Amino acid sequence: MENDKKILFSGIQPSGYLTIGNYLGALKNFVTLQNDYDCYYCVVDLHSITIDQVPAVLRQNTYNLIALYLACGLDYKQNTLFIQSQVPAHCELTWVLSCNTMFGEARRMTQFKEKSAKHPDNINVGLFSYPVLMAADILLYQADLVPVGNDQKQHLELARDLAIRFNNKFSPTLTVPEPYIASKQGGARIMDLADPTKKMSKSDNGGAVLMLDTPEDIMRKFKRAVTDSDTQIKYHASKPGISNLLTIYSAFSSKTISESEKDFEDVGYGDFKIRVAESVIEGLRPIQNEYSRIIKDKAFLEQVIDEGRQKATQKAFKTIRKIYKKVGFI
Ligand code: ATP
Ligand code: LTN
Repeated sequence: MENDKKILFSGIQPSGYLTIGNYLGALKNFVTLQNDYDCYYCVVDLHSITIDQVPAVLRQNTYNLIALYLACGLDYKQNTLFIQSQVPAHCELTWVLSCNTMFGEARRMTQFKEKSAKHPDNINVGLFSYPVLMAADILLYQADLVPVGNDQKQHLELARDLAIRFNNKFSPTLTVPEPYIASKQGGARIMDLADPTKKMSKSDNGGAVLMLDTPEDIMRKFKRAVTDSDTQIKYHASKPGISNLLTIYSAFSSKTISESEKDFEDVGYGDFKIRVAESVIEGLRPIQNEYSRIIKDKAFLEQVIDEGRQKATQKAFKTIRKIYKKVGFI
């Protein structure tokens, strides 16, 4: 029965074209988990404006992301696929949680430090309270499980702390969520191909491979990937480039790291990179085909978005009503 299922919430920002890091760290798990949970998959457009966006591009990215959710195999009838800004309760809960978040704990968030360093001309208050909005997303739906990449672990800890704090201060109201982090070989943290000490990121895509890149582009990017002066294809902390390529290969070919290492025992770096690229091209092909079909069907996308908005609003409204009452709002 639908109602017996535990609840899952996750979101991705419409801040650009998705990378294979987003796919392996997040989206791929969304698909795997959809049958076992009552899932809310959100396009978190409110989060994306913490960095400047061009309005027309943001709009298009939002449609693209809904289409990509569908193309990856997320079922919009079974799950709730929706757009964050269409459900006002996200902002409402953010305010209540903000008043229960200490300045010091928000200041400790490493993503805030990293993004402020990257955009020194736009260190806005939204960027600072980003994790509080994320906690609101999760807690509004009483989510039990939150699949995210490793980079979001600290934000999830905050969401848990805020739920526990609210429950202690008022009375048990909010579910304390558990993180679901992709395993190492599943792609918990995919690194940039041009600089494997840096996370592959869609808003800074120097060495990022995009889910919608053409096979030629994918091949070219992998051929140029940074490796090292050694010749051994082994997973090791001292070999970030090779380790990252092995992670990508193992995730796309559903093999363990050690099985992947065996595949390349007597292979040179050049051929290795080509084989990794081929596994990615093959893995993305069905998604790309579906995507190009769905993105053309605007009426269908609007219908999916509208159904999602209605389902999400219903659930979120229940929680926000409870919370307002407990806080003392009439
Ligand atoms: P931005 O560059 O705009 O900050 P992003 O590429 O980091 O975006 P998000 O929308 O913030 O992507 O994240 C969506 C999901 O993808 C999150 O669960 C995040 O943990 C995951 N993710 C993002 N980048 C990676 C990566 N390089 N490896 C694994 N998971 C990732
Ligand atoms: N901050 C997340 C995106 C995000 C999210 C969420 C993920 C916003 N709200 C709620 C899981 C649950 C990121 O991936 N950068």
